[in-house]
Amino acid sequence: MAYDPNNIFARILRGELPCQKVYENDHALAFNDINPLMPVHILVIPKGPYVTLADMTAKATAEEIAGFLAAVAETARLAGVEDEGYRIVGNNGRHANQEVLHFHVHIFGGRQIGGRMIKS
Ligand code: DGP
Repeated sequence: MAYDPNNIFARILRGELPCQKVYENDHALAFNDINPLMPVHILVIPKGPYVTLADMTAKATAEEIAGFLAAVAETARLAGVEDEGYRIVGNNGRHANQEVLHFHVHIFGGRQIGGRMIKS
């Protein structure tokens, strides 16, 4: 699928829409989800124009991928959830109900998460 440069996260990256920034490095931006499902619910997005994880791994440099992954870990540390634990989720494509077509990872934490991985 072609990347839409006017998707919401692209507009946040360009500063056209606001966000509550938690962390940023050269390759990623982390900000609070607009509709939090947990006490901590943060989105981490790569700065490059990638629709899905597969798109990113096909097109991004190793440095970008490493920088993105490091940003996920650093964001969780800054959010204070590293010690007690957290869950990362990346919705990819239709079956996963990916809503925003710019690849992103959700960080969930701040309370005990249910033992079941999937709820329909
Ligand atoms: P999904 O594509 O299904 O993995 O989820 C997209 C998430 O993005 C959803 O939890 C709500 C969040 N979201 C959508 N629009 C905005 C926005 O304008 N700002 C912020 N901070 N989050 C948004």
